[in-house]
Amino acid sequence: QTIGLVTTSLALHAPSQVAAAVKRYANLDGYQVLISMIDENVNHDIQFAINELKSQLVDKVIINVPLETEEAQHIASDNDDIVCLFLDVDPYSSVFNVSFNPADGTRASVKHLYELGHREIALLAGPESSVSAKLRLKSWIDTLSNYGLKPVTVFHGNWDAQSGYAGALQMLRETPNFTAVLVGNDQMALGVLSAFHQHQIAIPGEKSVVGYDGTYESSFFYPSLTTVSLDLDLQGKEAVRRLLDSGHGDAARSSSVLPARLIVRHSTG
Ligand code: IPT
Repeated sequence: QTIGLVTTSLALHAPSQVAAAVKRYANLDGYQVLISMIDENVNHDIQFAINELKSQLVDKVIINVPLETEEAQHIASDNDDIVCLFLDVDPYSSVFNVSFNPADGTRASVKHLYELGHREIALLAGPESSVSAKLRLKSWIDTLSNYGLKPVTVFHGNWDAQSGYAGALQMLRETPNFTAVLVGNDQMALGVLSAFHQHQIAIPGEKSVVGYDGTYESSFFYPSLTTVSLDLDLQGKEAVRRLLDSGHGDAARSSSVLPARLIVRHSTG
């Protein structure tokens, strides 16, 4: 018996940790996993990947690709002969999904910085093409405004360390007065730490950094990263369980929103 996983780039830490969990829990249930990684997040490629899985008689597929609600709905209805479960969609949409609360961790991270006395906070979000990146950004901005604050500046990276590094350098040139930066994921935060080190900026003495994902590696960054932790292993586990429990009627498909929580380490002060 086989289930499918259509995933965005496994060069990224979060999707690769999710894929590892999907494989582990599927294997424990006696299932194999066929993984199809797509390069660009275009519907055409996703459908191509699904067709390939169908040709191998796979009828249950986990899709870990950032998708707008409408795109996900289309994919689900175009493929109603199989079960599609989505991992990177708006958690409160009607599509069958296992995803993370986009607001609880972001709120906790803004509160954490505020209580440490930070008022000049910069934002380095993920790509504009990612629903999750947009939801995190919106929640940061809403929470800041609840404290009467506006971000010093808003940048977008593409999730990798290089883009975080470049974003941080540009912030240092254009709006160097910020005292903390909220970053859309740990890999970009790694690039930010590197840029600050290169400029001999003390972390957290001069600037604090908060990541997002809580990937395994983030506790080994220097300094160890304060981050919003997603239980990616649990997401993989829940996705496999809900997919295998799903029947062909909507009734048997229940989505789930997992919590995100702040882990305070040494990059904030
Ligand atoms: C999201 C990660 O937070 C981010 O770091 C990046 O890896 C992205 O995935 C890739 O699409 S997690 C997702 C389930 C919202």
